[in-house]
Amino acid sequence: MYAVTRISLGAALLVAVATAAAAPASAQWQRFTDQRGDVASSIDVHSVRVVNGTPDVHGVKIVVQQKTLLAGDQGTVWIDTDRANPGPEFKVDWIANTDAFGLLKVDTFKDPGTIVNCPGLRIRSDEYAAGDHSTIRIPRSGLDRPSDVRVSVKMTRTDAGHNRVDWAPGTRGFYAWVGRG
Ligand SMILES: [Ca+2]
Ligand SMILES: [Ca+2]
Repeated sequence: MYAVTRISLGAALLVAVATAAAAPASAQWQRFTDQRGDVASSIDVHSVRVVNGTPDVHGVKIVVQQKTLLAGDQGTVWIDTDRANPGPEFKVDWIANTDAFGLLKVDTFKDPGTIVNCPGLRIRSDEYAAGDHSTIRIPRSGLDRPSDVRVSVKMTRTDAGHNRVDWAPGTRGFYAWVGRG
């Protein structure tokens, strides 16, 4: 296990989430889809939105939309920031309505990682908020000021003793690169 500094989701919930409804699709703003129904569980991921720096969103914002967000759902987003170094460079782990494990530097998908001090990190994952999505906002400084980024998402939940998992877009797979705005 890895030693991490837990941050309060309660504090994160106080941060307003910027709306991106009017933002045009562009290189620095991409909404990717994941198959619906590929896992028979509330954690079924439907889409992943990645914003890589816009006038309204300074930093990197990731929104994971799922079928039904429930307290206890576990999420992980891996972030690839360096094309020259195979695999992800960072990840963010959280549990809806419970805890977040902050931003971690990793070498691989299986690397438990080491904590990165990132005071501006905000994670919002609340069963009682509208929308069934989790929102992660990461200051660019926490990610070593990347240019393009791409992400891989894994949601997990234990239903009646069965471990349900949905990777988006697939197991240890990444969506396309999103250019910096
Ligand atoms: Ca899915
Ligand atoms: Ca990489």
